[in-house]
Amino acid sequence: QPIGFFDSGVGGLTVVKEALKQLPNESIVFLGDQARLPYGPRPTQEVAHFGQQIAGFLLDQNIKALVLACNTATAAALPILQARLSIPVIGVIDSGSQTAVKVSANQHIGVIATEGTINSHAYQQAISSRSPHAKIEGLACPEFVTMVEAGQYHETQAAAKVAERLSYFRKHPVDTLILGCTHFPLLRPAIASAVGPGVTLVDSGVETVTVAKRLLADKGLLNHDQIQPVHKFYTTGNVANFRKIAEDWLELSGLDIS
Ligand code: DGN
Repeated sequence: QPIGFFDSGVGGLTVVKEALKQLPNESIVFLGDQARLPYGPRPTQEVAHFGQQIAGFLLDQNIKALVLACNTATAAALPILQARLSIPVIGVIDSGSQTAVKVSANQHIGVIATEGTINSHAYQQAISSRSPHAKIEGLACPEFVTMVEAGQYHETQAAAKVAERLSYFRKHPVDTLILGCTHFPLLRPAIASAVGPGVTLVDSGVETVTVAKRLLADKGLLNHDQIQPVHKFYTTGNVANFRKIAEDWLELSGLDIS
């Protein structure tokens, strides 16, 4: 049985990339809802509705666990999906917050994400519950999602725009910055240059796979035998566009995409 992942677009592939590394024996089915991207500016209830629809589609593919590889969907739909589905449902926000609190020297933690995630205060709550005196700076960067979806994520193309947006942190310094949107790890080199070496970057997607692996192991749901895993990708948008970014980012060719 595969593990299901979804995002509004190609961002969730940053979580899949980590899953291919940490969970090499697992089959994966991924859906990128590019036709309805971006999720960031949409009302919470609408994103929650999309999440339930996509969960239904992935359940029909016989998944044994569901990873919400999207922060906006996690903020909007995690509790609903956890209550309604009988399989484990894992979101990206809690894992990233936990790691940020652990690695931050001064508990001055920044979060960059979509406007939906920032306005939900989900990171603020998850961090404060673990570190009540943490100082949290949230900054919405919706234009980063547009750049990634347009394939403009290599450092040379992205550096200037990313630096301009993240100049915010010069006036609001942090020692740790959470990449609170799964699209953002594609911009990691540009983000790292913009904030400088004194700021530790936390990739919430990477942390999520670590948490998911532990959870699935505890539940006896991991594959230990070397059967050939199957990796299947769906997009509600344009397959050729999705393939271009997916194969570049995952460094794989001939992906099964429909
Ligand atoms: N990748 C999604 C996230 O992590 O929030 C959001 C992208 C979007 O739909 N704007």
